[in-house]
Amino acid sequence: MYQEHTVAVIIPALNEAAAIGDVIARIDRKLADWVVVGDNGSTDDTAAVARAAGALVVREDRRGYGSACLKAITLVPKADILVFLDADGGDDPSDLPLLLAALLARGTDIVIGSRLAGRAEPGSLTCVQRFGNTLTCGLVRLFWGARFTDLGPFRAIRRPVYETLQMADPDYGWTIEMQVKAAQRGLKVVEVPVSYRKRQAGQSKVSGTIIGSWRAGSRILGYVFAAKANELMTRRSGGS
Ligand SMILES: Nc1nc2c(ncn2[C@@H]2O[C@H](COP(=O)(O)OP(=O)(O)OP(=O)(O)O)[C@@H](O)[C@H]2O)c(=O)[nH]1
Ligand SMILES: [Mg+2]
Repeated sequence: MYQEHTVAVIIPALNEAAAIGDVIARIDRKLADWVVVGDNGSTDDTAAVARAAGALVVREDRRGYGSACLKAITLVPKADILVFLDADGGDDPSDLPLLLAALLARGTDIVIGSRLAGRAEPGSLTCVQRFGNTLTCGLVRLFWGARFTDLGPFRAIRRPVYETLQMADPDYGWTIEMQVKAAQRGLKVVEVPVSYRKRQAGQSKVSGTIIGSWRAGSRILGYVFAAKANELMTRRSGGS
């Protein structure tokens, strides 16, 4: 509970048994009414470790980061605020009060934890990630005029705002989908600098591998161009 608002922390996870226990333990449970792990069919002990650490765990067999988030959110219909956090220990749960305070500042709809504006441990963000983030944020600014520095996973959103976005991307397009939809709707999005470090254990699924980076990068850029194309086509068919 934070200033009379109920808070759910959502953690998508795939084979993060070695790191997720510590991540959950470091979440201040005075602030987080629920911690929900969206487990994408992990083949290790992710679910058991997460439960032992005090989280609710829901299994989602449909693969993908977004699918896991979508499923986990269904478990907390009473949460006023949704916070998203990675399971590998890269994000610092002690930044949670910073995000919540910024969200409850007047009129803020979404808060993004920016690793690029904050303190990213050397080596925690690859060159490809930094380049991809900067390119994507540049395109979002060009297309919709919204300024972001990062597509960081650690973020907070008010529940009613989340409902209006109708989030749908089942994969790594999840974070950019939220930012593009917010920009299209003129929502008030604030970035706060957060700490970021290398994953604390386990294997990378995204930026640490060429295939993961390619999959995530193409998904993210594909989402941006498809959203813009869609918008232009809708405008054209609406005007004719
Ligand atoms: N549910 C679910 N979670 C996923 C999937 N892929 C990645 N994740 C989680 O998403 C988060 C980010 O994935 P990472 O592998 O850490 O990607 P990254 O941060 O770019 O790369 P690292 O340098 O290894 O930290 C972690 O918490 C993963 O467990 C997936 O397909 N399903
Ligand atoms: Mg990571």
